[in-house]
Amino acid sequence: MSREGSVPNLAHANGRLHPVILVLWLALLSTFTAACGADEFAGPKVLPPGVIASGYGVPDGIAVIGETEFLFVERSGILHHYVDGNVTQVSGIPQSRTRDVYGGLLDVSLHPDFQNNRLVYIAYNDVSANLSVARFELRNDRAETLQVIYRSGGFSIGSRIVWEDESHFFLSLGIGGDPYPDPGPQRIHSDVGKIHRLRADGQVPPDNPVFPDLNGPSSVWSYGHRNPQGLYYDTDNKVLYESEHGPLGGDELNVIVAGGNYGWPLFSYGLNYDRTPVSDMTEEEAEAISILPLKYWTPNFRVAPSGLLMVENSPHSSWNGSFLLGALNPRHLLRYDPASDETETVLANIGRIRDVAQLPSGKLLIAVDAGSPNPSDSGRIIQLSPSGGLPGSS
Ligand SMILES: [Ca+2]
Repeated sequence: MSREGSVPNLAHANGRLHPVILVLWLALLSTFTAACGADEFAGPKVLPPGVIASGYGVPDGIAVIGETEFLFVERSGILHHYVDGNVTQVSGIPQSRTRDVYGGLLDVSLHPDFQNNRLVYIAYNDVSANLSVARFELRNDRAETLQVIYRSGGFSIGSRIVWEDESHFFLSLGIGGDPYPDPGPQRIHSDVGKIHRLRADGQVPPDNPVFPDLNGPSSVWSYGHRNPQGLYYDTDNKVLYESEHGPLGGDELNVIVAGGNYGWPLFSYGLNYDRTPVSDMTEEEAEAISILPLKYWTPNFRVAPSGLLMVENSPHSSWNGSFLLGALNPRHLLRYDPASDETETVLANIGRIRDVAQLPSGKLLIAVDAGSPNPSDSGRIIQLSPSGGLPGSS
């Protein structure tokens, strides 16, 4: 039977297109047209200045492989691989779960020896809504020899993985989205509101702190965190930095030490969303029982900090040692200089920035949400000069 002969037999009834086939065919055609978009037929797509990848929802974490190669996650659960302008999807990663606007696939990080072992780590809320870490070897855009190496007991609306050395990484885990003081961060037995330190295989390092009531070390490295969405490890000076969301104001940049209590929700420089105080504890009282931030921003300057980067070895040398913060609230790229205690707006109203990364040349990448700053904007990756400028700007 010829192919030509078989199709009319299936599709036609009495010489006319069968109504069911017609409906299916029209549905397929509209899906195909929507997937291709008008741009497919209108020639090469012209991207706005600096945009090197677009068409996404909420791109969250970026992991730089080389000057023109990086991985980035989309919160909906997709891991993308960018190489020289082409973007492909990595297959074989675990399914992740979103809850309301939160969750899903949150961060991607390369093992420090990635060039040899190809190991990639991802942080995601699993199908049971527990923040988990999986690792795998990246081979031909496939996740191979995948293992889930850590599974927490809680959902987190943000998470970051950074490396201390080849054998240890830090993982941030926040509260699950409840805006009012959740006692979890002060409970050592709860995984939420913590920074965890794990071995590269996900096991608890024997030299982690031992907290009262526990028989031995746990994964908890520090506690009393609210919503830590920025983590940076300064390998030269061996210092871990963290940025976290306060409630209404009170966003913080912290220096993290082993066993430290960072105060939430016993004390905050911010207010509850209904403008009531988080607690009646004074700053002096808080300092006696917890570690106060290196920097906090008042309710008049809301940051809602996401990705955190300390600028190092940049050709824009006056920035070295200062922090770039992606901001969700004012939709700016901000720079905080601890030497002068000044917060500068590097790029205004660019959109809700989820992550900031530095390329080997010192150029910067930022991941920006769909729908910001304009409702029609798609989620995108923008490349900036080492001083944070868009192409064509001075
Ligand atoms: Ca704090």
